Formats: sequence, structure tokens, C-alpha cells
Amino acid sequence: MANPLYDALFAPHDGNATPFLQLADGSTVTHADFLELVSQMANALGALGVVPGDRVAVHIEKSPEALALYAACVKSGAVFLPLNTAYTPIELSYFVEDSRAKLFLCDPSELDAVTDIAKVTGAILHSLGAEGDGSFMDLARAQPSHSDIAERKAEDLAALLYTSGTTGRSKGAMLTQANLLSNAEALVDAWQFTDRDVLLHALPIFHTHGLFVATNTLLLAGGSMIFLPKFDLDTVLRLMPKATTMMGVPTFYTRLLDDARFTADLARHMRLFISGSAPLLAETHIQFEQRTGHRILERYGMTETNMNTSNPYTGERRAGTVGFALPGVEVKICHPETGATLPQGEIGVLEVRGPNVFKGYWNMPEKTREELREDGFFITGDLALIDADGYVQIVGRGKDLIISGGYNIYPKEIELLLDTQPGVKESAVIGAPHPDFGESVVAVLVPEAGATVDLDAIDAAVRESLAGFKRPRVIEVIDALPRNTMGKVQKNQLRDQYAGVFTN
Ligand code: MLC
Ligand code: AMP
Repeated sequence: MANPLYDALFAPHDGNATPFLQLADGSTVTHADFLELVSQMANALGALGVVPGDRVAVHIEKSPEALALYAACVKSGAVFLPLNTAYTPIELSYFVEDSRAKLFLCDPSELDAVTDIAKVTGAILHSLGAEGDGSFMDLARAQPSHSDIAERKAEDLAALLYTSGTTGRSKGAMLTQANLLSNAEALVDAWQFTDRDVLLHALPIFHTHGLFVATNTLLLAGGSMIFLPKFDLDTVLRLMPKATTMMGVPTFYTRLLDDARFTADLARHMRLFISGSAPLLAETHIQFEQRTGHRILERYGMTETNMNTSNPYTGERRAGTVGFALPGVEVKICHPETGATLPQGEIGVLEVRGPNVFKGYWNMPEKTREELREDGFFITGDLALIDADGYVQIVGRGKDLIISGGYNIYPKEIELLLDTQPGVKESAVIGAPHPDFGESVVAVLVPEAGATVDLDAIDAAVRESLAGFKRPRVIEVIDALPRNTMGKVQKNQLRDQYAGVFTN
């Protein structure tokens, strides 16, 4: 029997009393403890009738149990589908329905709110709480602590991760065992992870960054993680002296720099700080080096592709760049319309090919054809250039996307909601520079003739429908949206106009 991902990441640690997760309260979960729970959970999945290929949708808080569930899905061949904990029931219903999830695991506190979703979609509903509570945990604890490893092939799906789209409709990126494993192998090598590493893990585990880049890499290397529920500055500062590495979004680094307790001495034991998911300002890179002597290593990736490029571990880590293609990964800069490869130094759309690139979008063959070329190159939608020394620079986005604190927000989704609010004729949503989140959301509304818009009612409607990080922090009412002669809304003009709303 073979299951490449389980065999490489988890099986080697079976029975080992070595530390895997160190928790904020000082307790430790060993590899052996963790894998025993994984077996029990895999048996619980089996008891619920989950078979290889079934989707398991999870909307649960970060905890060792939540991570064990990911491993249990890999072990039993189920497709892990993690969902942002900030999503509202309205958002969740789409994912559970679209994925046709067999099992939907939610937090015990939201059982009532999501019962209807399970009823309508036919998903089995269970709960799993951050304290190891919930009905799924009760079921798992009653199971034997050994389970079979389901047979899987390299091209079988391991995870389905939804990413929003420019049309406002989220797309499920199908990630195979080989996608995840090849990337973990590349990263262990590129960043020189070993079993002596202790990763300070304060990222969420429902996205590529915290789940695959951090966890898979550490599992493959045999290291351990200081596993925190979220990025809490005091806790991160308290525990950093025990860590050797940290992975974070740029907001982690700006928050650390804003605190005088963050010193070179505090970072003395660290060998590597890695940043990604959003652009790290060159200014942050420089300040960080001045404060700590460490040069942050910036890398670039996507849900659909895992990690594509990285600054070098031993060579020059260049501020404002995302380094070179990882081994086995090809990147090229292409003309946005023709797709032709552009000469070195020119700005175009970055395309990527390699074992890291996903299989396509779940049940969306047309979208897949639009973005994934027949020759295997994926059109990222990011605008980039390759400098004279071969470093890739991400210079902008061809897609209408806002990245706030590392979370992607597609304006279309918010505009669709705003346009249906009473008194609103039309809307445009843009990102503006934000000192903490890098970018944050601004909505511009045009009222219907003679109508007044009730901004409080709009705010309430947004809170009910959308995750908090998508909520416009500023709403402006204007007479008309700027349009070009073709009638297209000039978002660049709006971005210029509102560039200072969060910073002035
Ligand atoms: C939380 N809030 C945000 C936010 N996160 N608002 C805007 N942008 C964000 N990113 C809001 C909440 O809605 C709430 O507002 C208030 O802030 C407090 O919530 P919180 O959860 O206590 O916030 P905080 O702990 O400060 O979280 C900020 C953060 C977090 C930056 C630590 O967002 C985070 O961990 N981001 C990491 C995202 C990530 O992992 N991305 C990887 C994607 S993978 P209110 O008003 O509702 O109370 C990917 C591929 C790749 O992109 O290359 O890696
Ligand atoms: P997601 O769809 O959530 O996986 O987000 C992927 C997007 O995040 C990419 O397409 C980029 O736009 C952006 N991104 C990730 N890493 C970086 C980086 N280091 N610099 C700039 N943008 C980044």
C-alpha cells in the first residue's frame, strides 16, 4: 500500500516520543501522541462513511486537534477542505454545497447557525472545538489507536482550497499529493530545515501558508513547532527565544518592528525569518535588518501553486524581490494578451509551471482552461519582471485583488453585495495602503437619484454576509464613478484619490 504524502510526512514519526507541537501553556504534543490521535480520527472518519476522495469541509479553530484532522484526512484518503474561521454562515453554505462535502466539521459554538447548511447539502455535521471538545472528538476518542493507511496515488487529490475570483465566485483549487509533497521537499532543501528546527507558528492553518508551507515543511524535516492559536504579539515576543525560525505575513513583521521589546537579543536564537503572501515593503526589510541583523527571506506563492520562488538562503536576499524559481519550478514573464514570453527586464504576467502547480479548479473546466495552459503553465495574474541578476520582482497585479494582512479580498464580491443595498445605484471597491494590513478596503458608493444611503444599514448587511476582514473600513458616497470613454470604471483614479485614507 502506498500513500506518498502520508508516507513522507507522517509515517516516519510514528511512535516517536519526540516533540512535535509546543503549546502556549508550555505543554508538548509528541509525534507519537499526535499520530495516535490521527489514527483515532481516521477511524472516526471511516465510521462516518468517509471514503477516499470524499471532501471533508472544516470550519474550526486552530488547535493540535485541527492539525491532526488534516493528517487524518491524508491517512484515510479524504480531501481536506479548510475554511477561513472568519467566514459567515452565508459564505460557508457556498463552499459546503459547491464541494459536495461528505462531512462538515464546525466549531461547537456555531452548530445551530450551520445546521441548515448541512440539511440542504446533505453533509454529515459534526463539531470539533479548540479545547479538543465536540462530537467528532467524542467519536474519535472511542476509536482504536491504529488505523490503515489508505492507498493513494501521487496525482490523487489531497486538498481542496477555495480562492476567490474576479467574478465574485470562489474557485476550489484541486491540490494533489504530489503538489504538496514536491513543494515541501523543495522548501526543506531551499531553506535548510532540519530536525533541530523549532518554527514559531502563529499563522492560521486554513491557508497554504500556515498549513502547507509551514506544517508540511516542518513535518518533512522532522522539526517541531511552537503552535500558537493566532498572532498575539505578547505571546510571540515571549516565545521567540525558544524558536529557530518564523514564517509570517508582512503584518507580523511590521507589528514586531512597532514594538520596542523586539530587539536583536530577542531574535538571537533565530536562524531564519521568512515572509510571504503579500508584498514586504523594502522599508520593512531594511528596518528589520537594522534592528536584528537578520535579512528577512521573502518568497512568493499562491493557493493554486504552493511556493514558486524564493530568495536564496545563502546568497543575497534582495529587498523588494521574491528571488528565484524554486528547483523544479519554471517561471516566465509573458505578454498579457498574446502570452508570448517577453524579453528580460520587461513587465508582464508571471506564468509558472512545475510539480507544484495544481490540477485545476473543482468542477470549473472553463476557468481551468482560462488560467492553466495546455503546456502546464499557470497564468498567475501577477505582474512581474525578472531583473538583470535573475531576481523576480512582483510589481503589481493584473487581477482586481486586495491583499489585507495576507488575506485575499476580491472587490467584486463586495460590490455585488453593495449594489443590492437600498438606495445604492452602483459601487466600486478598491484597496488603499494601510499601515498595519498593507492594504485595506475602501468602498465608493453612488446613490440612486434622490435617494440617501443608510451607511449603518449597509455596514450591518456587510457584517451579516461577509467575513470581517472584507468589510470596507471606509465608505465614501460620491455623485458618479470615474469612467473611461468605453464606460469602464477607472479604479486607478479612485485608488489615487483615496490613497491616503488610512495613512494621513
Ligand atoms: C483580522 N482582521 C482583519 C484581518 N485580520 N482585517 C483586515 N485584514 C486582516 N487580515 C479584523 C477582524 O475582522 C476584526 O475586525 C479585527 O481585525 C480583529 O480580529 P483578529 O483576528 O483579532 O485580528 P488579528 O489577530 O489582528 O489578525 C491580523 C493578522 C491575521 C494579520 C494577524 O489576519 C493573520 O494571521 N493573517 C494571516 C493571513 C494568512 O495566513 N495568509 C496566507 C494566505 S496563503 P472586526 O471589526 O470584525 O472586529 C497565500 C499564499 C502564499 O496567500 O503565498 O502564502
Ligand atoms: P492566494 O490566492 O491567497 O494564495 O494569494 C496569492 C497571491 O498573493 C499571489 O497571486 C500574489 O498576488 C500574492 N503574493 C504572495 N506572496 C507574495 C509576495 N511575496 N509578494 C507579493 N505578492 C505576493
